[in-house]
Amino acid sequence: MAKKHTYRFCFGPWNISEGQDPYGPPVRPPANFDWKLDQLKKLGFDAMMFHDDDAVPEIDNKSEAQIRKEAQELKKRLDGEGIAAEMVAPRLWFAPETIDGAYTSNDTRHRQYAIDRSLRSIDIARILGTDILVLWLAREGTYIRESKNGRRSIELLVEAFDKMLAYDKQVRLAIEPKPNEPMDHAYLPTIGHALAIAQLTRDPKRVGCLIESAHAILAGLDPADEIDFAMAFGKLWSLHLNDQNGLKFDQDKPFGSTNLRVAFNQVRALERDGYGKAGEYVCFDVHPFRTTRVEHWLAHLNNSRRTFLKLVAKARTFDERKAQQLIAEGRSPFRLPLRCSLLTDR
Ligand code: XUL
Ligand code: MN
Repeated sequence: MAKKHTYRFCFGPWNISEGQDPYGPPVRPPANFDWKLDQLKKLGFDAMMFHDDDAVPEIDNKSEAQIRKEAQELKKRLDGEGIAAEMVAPRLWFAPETIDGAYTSNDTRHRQYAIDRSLRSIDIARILGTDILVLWLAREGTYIRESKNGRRSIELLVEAFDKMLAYDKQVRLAIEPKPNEPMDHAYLPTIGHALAIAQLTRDPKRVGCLIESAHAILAGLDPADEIDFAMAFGKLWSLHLNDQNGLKFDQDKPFGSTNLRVAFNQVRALERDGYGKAGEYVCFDVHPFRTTRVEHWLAHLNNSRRTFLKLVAKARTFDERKAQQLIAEGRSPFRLPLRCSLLTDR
């Protein structure tokens, strides 16, 4: 364990999932929000991530006043438990209004729904005490390329971001890119796209990103490079560490469970770039396997954090001098991470 690490950790209520997938129903009993919050506290995590309707269930059927009231009640509970809210994210992929996109829908009324819901999410974020609004742009793409105008879609995204930035002068938008699923191609598939579109908004300084390991891998990229890229711009405001076995559906596997070297290099990038020093959290967007038994229901969270901390210790003891020596000799330090491998850590 890295004894003096300064990282703070979080996860979302959806990360204690019941095992349903597109082909089968839940396999673990339903767990309510209160129980999940208790587990988060028992595991010693510091904060929780919230979709807008995790914070205020059935948000679409509630008035602005009611949404604020429920958010205030939640804030009191979180304060009582000593748990922070890391971010709020509008869940713009469930409602009938967002079937063909939210901000990029061809229907003006549907675009308005998406913006109104995003502004309510900002209200909730403000009440819960976070300035981070995470935007996973799930349905902003097309199944049929000819059904939308790609150039116009970028303009619509900028219009939507501008409305959010104008609505609240403190809010920061953290775009969480993902190249596919549920769309075959998303309009903002990588961190480069997220940071480029930031420049078109009314306040580029308040538009940054969230990197999810699996999403970067699905884009055929190394998540460590995405981390270095975002941090070179000072724009990595949140992080979803997990793992992914190749180019297929989004797996959200426990961090480091598939490829330890890729995990190690993410931690190394975070360490060298000083992630967390401006208050950012390390979040695990991980799911238990469908085969996980109820008694091991939280192991994926604990294991992800444990692996992360072990890799912090390894990154801090990485033989940098030796690496530089090998590089100077025109050789590759490819075996060094293996020398400090978890396999030798007993
Ligand atoms: C989807 C995903 C989401 C976001 C939050 O793949 O990662 O859980 O992280 O909306
Ligand atoms: Mn995520």
